Amino acid sequence: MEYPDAYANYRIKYRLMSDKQNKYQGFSTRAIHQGHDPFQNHGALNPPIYLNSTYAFESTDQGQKRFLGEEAGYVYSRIGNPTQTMLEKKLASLEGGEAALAVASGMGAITALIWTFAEPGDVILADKTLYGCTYAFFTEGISKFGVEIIFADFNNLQEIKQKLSAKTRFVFFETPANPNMRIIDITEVCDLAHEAGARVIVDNTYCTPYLQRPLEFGADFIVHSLTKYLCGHGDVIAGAIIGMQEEIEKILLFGVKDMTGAVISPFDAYLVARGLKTLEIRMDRHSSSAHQLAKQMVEHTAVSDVFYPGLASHEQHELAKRQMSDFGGMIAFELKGGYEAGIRFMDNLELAMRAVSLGDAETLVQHPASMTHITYSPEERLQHGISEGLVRISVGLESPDDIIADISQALDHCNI
Ligand code: 4LM
Repeated sequence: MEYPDAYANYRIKYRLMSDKQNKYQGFSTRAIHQGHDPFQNHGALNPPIYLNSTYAFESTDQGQKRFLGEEAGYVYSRIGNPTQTMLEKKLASLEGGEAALAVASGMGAITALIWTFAEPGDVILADKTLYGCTYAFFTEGISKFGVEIIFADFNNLQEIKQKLSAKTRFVFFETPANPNMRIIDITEVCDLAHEAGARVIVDNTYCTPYLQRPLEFGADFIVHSLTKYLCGHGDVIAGAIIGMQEEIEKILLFGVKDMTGAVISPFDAYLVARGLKTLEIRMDRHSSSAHQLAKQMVEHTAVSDVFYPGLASHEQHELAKRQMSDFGGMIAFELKGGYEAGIRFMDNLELAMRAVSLGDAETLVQHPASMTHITYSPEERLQHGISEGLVRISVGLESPDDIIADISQALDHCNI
């Protein structure tokens, strides 16, 4: 792949600074210990938050060497900060990538990546179901600059094959897809994309690396909204990109430094790293509560369909079993009573919160037709696999019986 020259201005190498590798390989051990050595920090178990925008050089010579990449070290916090580096080392390790770049939001991750590499005449081939703002960036944003966006049903490999061409620079999808929980075969899509010379970006926000590691199935880049499960406490907006070191550095030195400025704050980097310490146990609880809830919901007379990859009735259940280690905390379901039932369900919730976003301790419920996708026409919603009675639940960490009781009583109001 040819890269533009913009990042040749700076060759800063801050992320090559030495890191004591952890000899323990367990997921949670790495989530807790990777990237921070207490004994380099006065024995402090929690990493310091470096609240500085700039860094002093001992001499002009040192400053020159830093800018030329001849000496590793920090220069300015739009290009890196030690608290950010600590988080990036954890994220790279957990996803199994060479390097990670933590940024200001999930959208910051997606836009910085695409702005770095896409050029007029390129095509991005994307799955038909995408988070709304990703869809908006593709169709209203980057497409204004000569990049063509083509959508396909990524459950249909033949359709992907037909729509790939020598112009396809990126293939982009989420799995499970937001909001309708379609599961995409990562290996199959990567094989087809690579045959055509395209690079694959997987948005792994719904799963986190605890449940699914797309790089192991052949993906080239992972993007995350760290806002969600990886932080886990609803107190941060942040994002990340994971991939090969050389490309991650290019995204830093162009997509972030010059094109978006989507820099994560050191405090937010600290909070996400703190959240990672409990990621495994949180995801276990989210998954088991969601599985129990999904099984109960199938029985309810107001519900026509429950989309949870752990249910044998899910169309891609077997695929989900192959590429996910558990089925996660997200459920989508369809109410027989359509839009009106969706509103009734939402308004009768007592414990669960009516809110967008996902992955928090609180159970969050949203109705795409009246919230995130209200600006689409009903026809557009259908095209993107979002019906009027579709409701999404991010199953929280409350006592599972209480979650089930609240959802069940709200459903009792929907037998229209
Ligand atoms: C939501 N989602 O669904 P930031 N990728 C995926 C997402 O779900 C999101 C982003 C990226 C929701 C937000 C309101 C799969 C966001 C974007 O919000 O920019 O961190 O992530 O409710």
